[in-house]
Amino acid sequence: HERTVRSRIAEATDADALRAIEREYLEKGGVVADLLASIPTLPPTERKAAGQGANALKRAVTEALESRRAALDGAQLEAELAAPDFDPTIPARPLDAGSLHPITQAARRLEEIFSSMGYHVLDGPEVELDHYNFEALNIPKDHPARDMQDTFFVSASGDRSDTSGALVMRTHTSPVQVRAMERLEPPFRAIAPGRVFRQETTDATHEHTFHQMEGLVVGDGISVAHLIGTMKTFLREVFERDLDVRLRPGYFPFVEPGFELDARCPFCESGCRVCKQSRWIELCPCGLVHPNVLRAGGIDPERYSGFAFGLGLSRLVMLRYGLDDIRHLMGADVRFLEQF
Ligand code: FA5
Repeated sequence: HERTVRSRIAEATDADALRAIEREYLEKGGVVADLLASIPTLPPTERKAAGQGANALKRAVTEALESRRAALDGAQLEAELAAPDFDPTIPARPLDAGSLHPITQAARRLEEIFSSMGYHVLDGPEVELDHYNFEALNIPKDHPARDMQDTFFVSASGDRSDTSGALVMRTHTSPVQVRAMERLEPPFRAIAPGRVFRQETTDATHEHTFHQMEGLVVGDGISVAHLIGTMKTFLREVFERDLDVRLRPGYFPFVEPGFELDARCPFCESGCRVCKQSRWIELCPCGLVHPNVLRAGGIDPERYSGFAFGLGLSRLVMLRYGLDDIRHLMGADVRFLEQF
């Protein structure tokens, strides 16, 4: 057997012929299997030798097939390389490589910057309790400030007529402030980037699903000076230059005093639809944490104070990369995404 099969393998000129031999000898119902199956019919003294013979044949065929296959592949490659029309200078087809979403890239950069300043990086639920999204942030039921953010309500029972309103899609990252206060002992610093949701009519600067990054610092004698210093530092880090910003009074029930930090619109040269000629883009509301919020988080406002900010992360990414429409960000268009 062995000599015949070896010479057949040596004479085979293509992969199909080798495959046929492999089937004939090594697979179910093949020569080796038959030999093994016949062993019990032999006189006991011959069985051992027959078994060893069958296994030796199996090994020999396997090895011969393998080396003939390698030889044929090698010869084929040689032939292709030697062909007169082979051009080794043609560039290879480029590989498709994925990339991180610009929001992810920005969030990671911010996490780096703030971690280096001693901040914890926190996460919070996107489906949030009314308590954390509103109540504990000094926005009681029927407070007019609830209308500042159009809310998607979630019914726990799945019944659309369930209007208890205990669960909402979080409208901002501020609920993480209260969750952080419950978990961490002052003094502490934390940021919390994430997705937020609002029932909004979309336009170039408004999405229904967008990203914010909350910041919270609680400690001894934290003041507006700390707040402004921190804002300037991180904006300089992100934009690698001093950004034109302005601070004006702003109202949020969970801060006192509250401010709006705006960035100069970079799209304003002619007929800008991003800031609608207002020349400024609202980027990062902020302020000193309201005593009621500290209390809701279990912190004594007589003992500690803090500042908080709610960075419009999606807007920051627009400014950073010069995007003139926020809707590209959640649009999942590969032609847009592959530019990052
Ligand atoms: C808030 O959400 C407050 N929680 C921010 C805050 C935190 C204030 C801590 C004080 C202390 P506001 O609704 O303005 O505030 O949203 C914050 C930022 O998110 C805005 O400045 C803007 O940059 C961005 N933003 C708001 N609505 C949208 C939207 N529909 N699409 C994209 N970005 C938005």
